[in-house]
Amino acid sequence: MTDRLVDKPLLRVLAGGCEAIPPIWLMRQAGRYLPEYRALRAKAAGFLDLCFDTKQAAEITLQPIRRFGFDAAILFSDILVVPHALGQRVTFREGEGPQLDAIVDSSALKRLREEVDHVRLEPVYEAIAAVKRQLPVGVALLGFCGAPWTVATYMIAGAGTMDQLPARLFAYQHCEAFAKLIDILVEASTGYLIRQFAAGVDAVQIFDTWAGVLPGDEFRRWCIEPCSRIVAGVRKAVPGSRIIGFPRGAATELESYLDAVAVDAIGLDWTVELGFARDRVQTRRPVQGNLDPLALLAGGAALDRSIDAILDALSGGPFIFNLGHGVLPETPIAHVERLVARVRGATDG
Ligand code: 1CP
Repeated sequence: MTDRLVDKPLLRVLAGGCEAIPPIWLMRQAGRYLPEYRALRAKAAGFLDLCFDTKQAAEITLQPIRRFGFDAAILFSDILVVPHALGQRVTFREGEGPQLDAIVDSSALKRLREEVDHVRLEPVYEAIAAVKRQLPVGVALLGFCGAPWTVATYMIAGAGTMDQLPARLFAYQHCEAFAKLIDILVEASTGYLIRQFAAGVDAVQIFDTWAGVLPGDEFRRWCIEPCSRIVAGVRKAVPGSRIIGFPRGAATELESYLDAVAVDAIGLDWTVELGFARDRVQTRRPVQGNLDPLALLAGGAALDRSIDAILDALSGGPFIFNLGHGVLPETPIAHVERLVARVRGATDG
C-alpha cells in the first residue's frame, strides 16, 4: 500500500492527503463524447459485448488516459452487468439506454438467482488485470458498482426513468420483496467489488445516482443502510480498501450519509453549494467533484469561472477534481483539454 500511496496522487488524497494540484478524473470519461470510443462502439454487436470483451473493455478504459492524462482510469463497464449476472435479461439499444425484463411483482423476483454468476463477470475481472499491465505510472485504477437502490430502479422499471417512480412505488407496496431485492444486491455488489480488488483495482466508487429522490426514512433504509453494509463487507475481506461514495442528490443528507457510511471520500454532485462542501463535508472526509457537466459542455468563460470557484473553495483540503455527474455525449474534446489544463495551472486568468 505504501508504494502505491507514494506514486499515485489520487490514493494520497483518499488517505486524507492534500495535493497542491488536485488529481482529476471524470465520471463517464470513457464514453460517447470520444470519437475513438464511438469507432469501437460502431463495430460492436452491442454495448454489453464491449463490456464483456476483455481486450476492448481494457482499450476503452485507457482511451481517456492516453488523450487527457487523467490521474485515474475508471474501468469501462456498466452498473447493469450485476443484474445481468443475477440472470435478468439486459440489453442496450443505441441511443435508447438500457432495457431489462421489468420486475413487476414479488413473483418476478423469484426468477432471479440469489447469487451472482461470477463466471459471467470473469471478463470484467480480466479487463482489470489487462488495464493494470498498461496503465502509466501514477495513474490509479478505479472499479465501481451501482448502489443497490440505483440498480434496483432499473431492475424494477426495466429501463431508465425520469423519476424512478416504479421502484419507489414497488418499495412502498411490496416492502418485503423490495427489501429482499436490496439484500440480494448488497451481497452481489459486495462480492463484485471484492473480486475487483482481487483483480487489481486501487479503489472503487459506489454510484448511487438516484439517491436524491428518496425521502428521509427511505433514504436511510435504501441508500445509507445498504451502502454501509457493502462498505463493511468489502473492508472485512479487503482491509484498507479505498472506497468513494457518490450519493447523487443527497443534499443536506450528505451529513447523515457520512455519519453512517464509512467511505474514504465522497463524490459531490453539482448542486452541492461550495461553502457547505468545504465547511460541512470536507472537514470530515476528502471530497470529489463537482463541476456541472453542462458547464463543461458550454465551455468558455462559464467553464473557467466554474472551475476557479471549485478550486478556490476546495483545493485547500483533500480534494479530487471531477464532474458532479457524467460527461455528456455532446461535450467537445477541446473543453475537456481546457479543463485539465486549467486545473493543472497551465492556463491563467
Ligand atoms: O450506447 C453506448 O455506447 C452506451 C453508453 C454507456 C456508457 C459509455 C452506458 C449505457 N454505460 C456506459 C459506461 C459506464 N456506465 C461507465 C464506464 C466508466 C466511465 O467512463 O465512467 C460507468 C461508471 C457507468 C455507470 C452507470 N451506468 C451509471 C452510474 C453513473 C451515472 O452515470 O449515473 C448508471 C445510472 C448507468 C446506467 C446506464 N448505462 C448506460 C446508460 C445510457 C445508462 C443511463 C440510463 C438512464 O438512466 O436513462
